[in-house]
Amino acid sequence: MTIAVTPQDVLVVVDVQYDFLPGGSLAVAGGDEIVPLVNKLATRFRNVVFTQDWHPADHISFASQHEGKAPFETIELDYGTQVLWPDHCVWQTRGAELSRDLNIPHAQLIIRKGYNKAIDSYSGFQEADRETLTGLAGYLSERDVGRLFVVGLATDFCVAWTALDGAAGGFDVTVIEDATRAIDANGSLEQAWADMEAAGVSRIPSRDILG
Ligand code: VGL
Ligand code: ZN
Repeated sequence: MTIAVTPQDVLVVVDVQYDFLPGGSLAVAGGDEIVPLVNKLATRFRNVVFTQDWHPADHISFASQHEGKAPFETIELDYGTQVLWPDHCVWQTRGAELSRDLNIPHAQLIIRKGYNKAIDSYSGFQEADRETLTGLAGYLSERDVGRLFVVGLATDFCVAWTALDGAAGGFDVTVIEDATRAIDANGSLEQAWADMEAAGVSRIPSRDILG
C-alpha cells in the first residue's frame, strides 16, 4: 500500500544520537543501519522535527545515581516505575550529539527532553510524570500539520512513547518500522507494539512511502 506524503505531514526523527549508536553507552543494535534510510525518507517530507535525549550528568534515570542498582533494573518513583539506564546522552558530551551522518538540512526543530534531573522523558511530547509538556504538541498545532511519521531510536522506548502521546493528543501517527531499531529489554518491544496497536498507531514498512 503506497502512502502519498503531503506537505502537511511531518517526519519525527527520534534520538539518533551517538550514545544510541554502536559504540555508544546505550547502543541500540543496528542503530546505525537506519541512518541512510532516515535521510532518504526525509527528502519526501517538507516538515522534519528531531528529538534529542538530553540529560544532566546526575539524572535520575541513571543507575549510577542509585546505590546498589545496575542498568536495566527498575525503581519506583513518584510517577511510576523507572527503568535504570547506563549514563547516556549527558548534555554537552559527544554521546548526546545528533549523528553527523544525518543529512537533513531542512529539519526545522530539535526538541530536547529529559533535562529535568528528577523526571525522565522518553516521549517527545511530555515527561514521564505525564504532566510536564515539552511544547511539541503546541508547535505542531501552530504549524497546522497533518499526519506524524515516526522513525529513530529506540522503537520500544522513545519512538513508542512519542507515537503513543502523539496519538493521545489527537494526531494521526504512523511508525515506519524498518527506520527504527529496538533495545528490547524484558519483552519491551512486543509490549510497545501491542500498546501502539491498541492506541491506533499505524505500522508500515518504508517501501510504503518510498515505493
Ligand atoms: C531512550 C532509554 C533512555 C530512547 C532514551 O531514546 O529510546 N531509551 N533514554
Ligand atoms: Zn534517556
